[in-house]
Amino acid sequence: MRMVFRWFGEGNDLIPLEHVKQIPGVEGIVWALHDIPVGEEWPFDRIEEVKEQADLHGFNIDVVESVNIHEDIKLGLPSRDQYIENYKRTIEKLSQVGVKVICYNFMPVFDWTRTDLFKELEDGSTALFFENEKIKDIDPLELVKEISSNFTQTMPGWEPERLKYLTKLFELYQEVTEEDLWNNLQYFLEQIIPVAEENNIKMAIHPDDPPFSVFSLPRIIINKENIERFLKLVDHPANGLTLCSGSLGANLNNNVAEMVREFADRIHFAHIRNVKTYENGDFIETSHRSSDGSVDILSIMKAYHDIGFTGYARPDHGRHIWDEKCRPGYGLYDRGLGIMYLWGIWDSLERMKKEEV
Ligand code: DNO
Ligand code: MN
Repeated sequence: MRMVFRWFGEGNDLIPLEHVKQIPGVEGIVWALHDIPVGEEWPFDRIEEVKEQADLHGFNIDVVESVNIHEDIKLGLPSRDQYIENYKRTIEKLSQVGVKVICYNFMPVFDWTRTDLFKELEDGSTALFFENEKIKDIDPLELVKEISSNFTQTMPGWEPERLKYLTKLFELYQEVTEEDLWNNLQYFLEQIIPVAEENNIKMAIHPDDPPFSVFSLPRIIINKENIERFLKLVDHPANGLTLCSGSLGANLNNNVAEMVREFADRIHFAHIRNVKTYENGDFIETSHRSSDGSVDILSIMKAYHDIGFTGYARPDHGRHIWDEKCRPGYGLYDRGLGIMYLWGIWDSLERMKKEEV
C-alpha cells in the first residue's frame, strides 16, 4: 500500500506541504489543476510547476484526482469528441511527468452531494452530512447556493463555471437514461483506455457519491453488479477503479471488503473513509475508526492486505476537529489521524503475517 494525501495546490490549499510531510508514511500528493475549466487541455508548464513543488518536499505526483469529464461527454453530445481529444492530450502530458493513475468520475452535474458541510457530531467536531428528506424537497439550485455560501474556496465538482449552467444541464439530463449514460461512458472509455495504456497510465473511476440517484439524475457506478459491468465495458487493466469505501458505504447493502477481494487487480487507488448511515437514508462522515461508523474499515484493510495490495491509498474526507479552519472534508488533522489508524492496522497485519511464517 502506497500512502498518498490529497493536496489542492499552492495558494489553493491552506495546508503547507511541510505539514503533510510530518504525517508518517506519506509518499506522494494527490493533485489536480483545479483552476483549469473542465474539458480543457492542461497546460504542460502548469503540470511541471506542481512537479517542482512536490519535488522540493520529496513527494511523488503519481496520482491525479481528478481530470474531470466534461458534461458533453456524459450527455453524449456531438461536441464530446473535441473534449475527448483534449482529455487524450492531457493524459499524454501527465505521463511525461510520470503520473501513473488518473482518478475521475462519471456523475452527472455534481460530484459528491451533501446537505450540510459542517454538521456537528456528538463530540463537537463537524463533518459532511447528507439528509435524505431535505434532498427530496429542495431545489438543487437552492442547495448549491446554501452550500456555496458556507465556504470561500472553490470545491472540486462544484466549480462556479459549471454551476452557472445548472438549469440548462438539468434540462439536458431529463432526456438521459441510465442506459444512455452507460453508452456514453463506453464511448469515452473505448477512446481513452488505449491512450492511457500507451502512456502507462491507469484510469481509475470513482464511484458515485452517494451511490444512488439524487435529484432524479442517473447514477451508475453504485454497487458491485454495476462495477462488474463497468470493468467489462473495456476489459483491460488500464480501465480500473478508485474504490471509495465511504461513497459505496453510504448504501448499507454494499460490502466494500468483498469488492476489494473481487476487483483486486483492477483497483488502482483506494479511498478509505468511514460513514455512519441511518435507516432513513441519512449519513454523516465519521472518523476512520471502524467502531465510529457503518463501514468496517478493519475488514476492508484486511481485504487489501490479503490481496497484497500495492496500489495507492489515501485517507478520504475527514471531520473538522481541533478548531481547524479548513476546506470541508479536507483538513489536516483528521486525515492525519486517519492515516495513523490505517497504518496501525496495516503494520499489525504485516507483523502477524511475518510471525506466521
Ligand atoms: C469523495 C471524494 C470525491 C472524489 C471525486 C473523484 O468520496 O473522494 O470528491 O474526489 O469524486 O472524481
Ligand atoms: Mn472518495
